[in-house]
Amino acid sequence: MKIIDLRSDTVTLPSDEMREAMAGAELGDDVFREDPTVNRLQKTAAELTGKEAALLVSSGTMGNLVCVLTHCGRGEEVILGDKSHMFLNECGSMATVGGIHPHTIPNQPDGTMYLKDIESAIRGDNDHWPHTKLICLENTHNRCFGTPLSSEYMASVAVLARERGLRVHLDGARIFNAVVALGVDLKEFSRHVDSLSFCLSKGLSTPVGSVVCGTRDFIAEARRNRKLLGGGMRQAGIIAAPGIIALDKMITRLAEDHENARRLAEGIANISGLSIDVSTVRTNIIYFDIETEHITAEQLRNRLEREGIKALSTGPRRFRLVTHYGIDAEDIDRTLTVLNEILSQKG
Ligand code: TLP
Repeated sequence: MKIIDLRSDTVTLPSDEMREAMAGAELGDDVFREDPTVNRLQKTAAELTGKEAALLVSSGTMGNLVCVLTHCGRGEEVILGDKSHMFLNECGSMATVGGIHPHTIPNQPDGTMYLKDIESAIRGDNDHWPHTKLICLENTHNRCFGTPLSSEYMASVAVLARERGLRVHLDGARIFNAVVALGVDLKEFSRHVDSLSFCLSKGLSTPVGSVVCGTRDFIAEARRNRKLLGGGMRQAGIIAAPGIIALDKMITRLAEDHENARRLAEGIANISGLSIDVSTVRTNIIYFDIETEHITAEQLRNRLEREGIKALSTGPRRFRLVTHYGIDAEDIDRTLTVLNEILSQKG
């Protein structure tokens, strides 16, 4: 029985072509900047984002932290959404490692923060207050239904930031899902931010790695911060090689993941006992709730698991499902059949 793993797009496995590229990658010591494959990936990433330079890091979490450490010093403040991954799921790293203060404001259901909320969170000059330095955005927004933020919205945040002398960082772990969902060039997003980090190891299916992009000076300092975090890697071309293939071949196919997510959501909408707002489904992430009292999230997760379907419960009655390279339309139909069977057995 094929295991249908819908917990995350982080579970994706590399393609055969990626494995071959890893085996054959030309390597060197990247701490000496001598790994040609890493250099090639970084150059490609800089070109794609329209930034001057790029840096391979081991994860999205490291990429975000490296950027925050590069933008801010101890006692300075970052404005970010209360549902952002950087606030909720990165071990409070900016505070624990950097002595940097996170100032959260509400994320709206579409992943945006109101400009008026950002504006009123920006500190004035007062002995009691930390200095505001940075605004962080997340696109697509994981907790907010995988919604892609429009480039127009990002532009409006950039204008505000510039007016107030602040920088903008983008947690673009899934920025390519936004590129595909909105049909806009990556540069339309990246031009509004001072730094961005994107993941190779989610929908793009490489085993490891994220890339940070920014100006040449920013990346030079980010490199030092990566080293400080223990993230200087040696023959990292092994990791970079599948990344090059990912950027070349894995972006446009994300549309398939979005179609599968929609198919799954529409099916769930027809299952009595489950509820979902199909209009929130824009990319590869869906959230649904259990409405019936007959089953808890834990029971549903266990029953699905027995049928070879892995799902992530994110609350006592809530689930998140993510489609990806390892999931096809048949897997979606099987998941819907199993969900239907479980929900129709009362008690
Ligand atoms: N997200 C993971 C979990 O940590 C929740 C997932 O399964 O979705 N930014 C965003 C928006 C993310 O969703 C994630 C990972 C990261 C950063 C961190 O990336 P990694 O896992 O590479 O450190």
